[in-house]
Amino acid sequence: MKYLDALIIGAGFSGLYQLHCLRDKLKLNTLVVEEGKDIGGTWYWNTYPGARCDSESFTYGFTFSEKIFKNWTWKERYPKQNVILKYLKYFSNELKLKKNIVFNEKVISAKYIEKNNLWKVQTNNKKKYYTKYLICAVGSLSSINVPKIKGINHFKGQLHHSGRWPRKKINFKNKIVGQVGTGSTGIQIAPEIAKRAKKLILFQRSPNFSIPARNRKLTKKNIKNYKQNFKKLRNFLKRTPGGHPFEFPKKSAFDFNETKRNLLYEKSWQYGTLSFRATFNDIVKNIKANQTAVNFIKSKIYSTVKNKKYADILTNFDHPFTAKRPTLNTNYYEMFNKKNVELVDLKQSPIIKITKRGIKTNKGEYILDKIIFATGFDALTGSILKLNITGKKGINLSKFWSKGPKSFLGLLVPNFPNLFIVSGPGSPSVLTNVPVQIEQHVNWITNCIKYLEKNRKKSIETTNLAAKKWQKEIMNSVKKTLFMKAKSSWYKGDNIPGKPKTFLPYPGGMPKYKSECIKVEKNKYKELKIS
Ligand code: NA7
Repeated sequence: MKYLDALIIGAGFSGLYQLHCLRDKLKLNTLVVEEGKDIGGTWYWNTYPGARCDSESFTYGFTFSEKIFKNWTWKERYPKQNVILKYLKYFSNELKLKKNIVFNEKVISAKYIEKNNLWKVQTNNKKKYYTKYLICAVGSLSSINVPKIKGINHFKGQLHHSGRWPRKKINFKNKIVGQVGTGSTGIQIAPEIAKRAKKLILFQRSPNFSIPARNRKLTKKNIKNYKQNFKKLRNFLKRTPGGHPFEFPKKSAFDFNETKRNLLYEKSWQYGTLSFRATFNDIVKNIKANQTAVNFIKSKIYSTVKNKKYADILTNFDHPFTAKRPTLNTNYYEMFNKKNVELVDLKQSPIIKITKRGIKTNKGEYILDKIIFATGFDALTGSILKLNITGKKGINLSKFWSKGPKSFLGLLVPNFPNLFIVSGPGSPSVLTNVPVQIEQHVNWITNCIKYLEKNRKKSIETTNLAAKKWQKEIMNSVKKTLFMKAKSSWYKGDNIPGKPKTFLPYPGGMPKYKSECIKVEKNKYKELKIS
């Protein structure tokens, strides 16, 4: 049994920075409990071939310390999974974080003990911790979604999910591989497998929009430039809606005739990055402007993919561009010109079951050596609810969120005193370049705890009213976007059967969100219950 001031669950970006803030700035007795064997969170688990971040490397890290920022050098435009892990190890070594982290311990329950104002946290290896503050830093995309397809346990070959990729290298040589899922992950894995396997059969349910990443090595000049402009870059990232290094222009898609508009799209297409959506100011909010982007992307797919049937399947979009997470790719569309790649349209021929030998759709059985599920996550709420958290009066979080997550700013939950969530539902989280949002969240939590400690307060809790108002703000903000026009998306919880359907992240942009957070801090948390 161990008594702590603060216990943080998860040793990814958020857990590591939160540990530094609470231990080193507030001098609290703090411990991180991590399920994995090492630090990294999302980047510890997602080791699949082609795993790479979609944010530009020099923006994908911490900016609170100029020294830490400048002593690390990103060498490619987008960082690979193992490079991000190296970065986090560098970060952890600089701040000597590992000594306050326990690994291979999975939190199985957390219960608030009212009379002692303590959280009792239990782990799978029977350890018990008591802590005043409990911080969930478990990541938004950590709880994997393995679809419940009939016969899944009968398959005799190897079956893997991208989010729990085995440490041991998988041999694809001379193998026939079936891949289910064509989101950000699937679009990264497929071209890598197509390079190595005898055959790749890609099972697509819905097509996704994908922009060429145009990854490249950073030149010495690029590196010098981003380091020299550290302060400017930091301020810029904090000013933009998504924490990315681009702004939306003033011009609408309709300020130009079709020829000029397509020239501008072409320029963005050649440039790469997630900034394609900011070619014009109205792509993400006006359906007609959005359609011009859709038409451009379709024309690119048709001019790349030689097999007309495949091009039709890849362009049969059921949502506006950006209504689901837009993806970046390296040779994804080009891959369909390879002889060893086959595309199966699950809209036309859905999967009936998984057999001993492979995948059976209503058009026949595909014999496979391996199946890869790139089928995503129980996003935002999944990893938090798995912790089995019980608050005041025995209220269980799963039950309290049974109709969808209720929180204030995504940070605090009614009935759960001194429980903080980093980048959870109700915060901009997955709609941003996540480390930028994490830094803002962790700073807010740290300041809040500092206030409580300085004023000798026992606990902080949000009211139901404040949480309700925040939920309303989320729903009002989403109306100004095209997100709800996606028939099915994990932003709305559609990908998990039985999950409540509600828009999960905060869609109003980082600057607005941050100003709300600052307001609460400046008001000395008056709208919250402090005792
Ligand atoms: P996503 O974006 O949720 O993509 C999952 C993919 O798997 C998507 O193409 C789904 O099709 C497909 N899927 C899910 N379940 C099934 C079943 N049962 N049958 C067939 N196809 C299925 O997850 P990712 O891992 O790619 O990306 C998640 C985030 O991680 C990403 O945004 C980055 O931030 C990092 P659907 O579109 O639902 O028809």
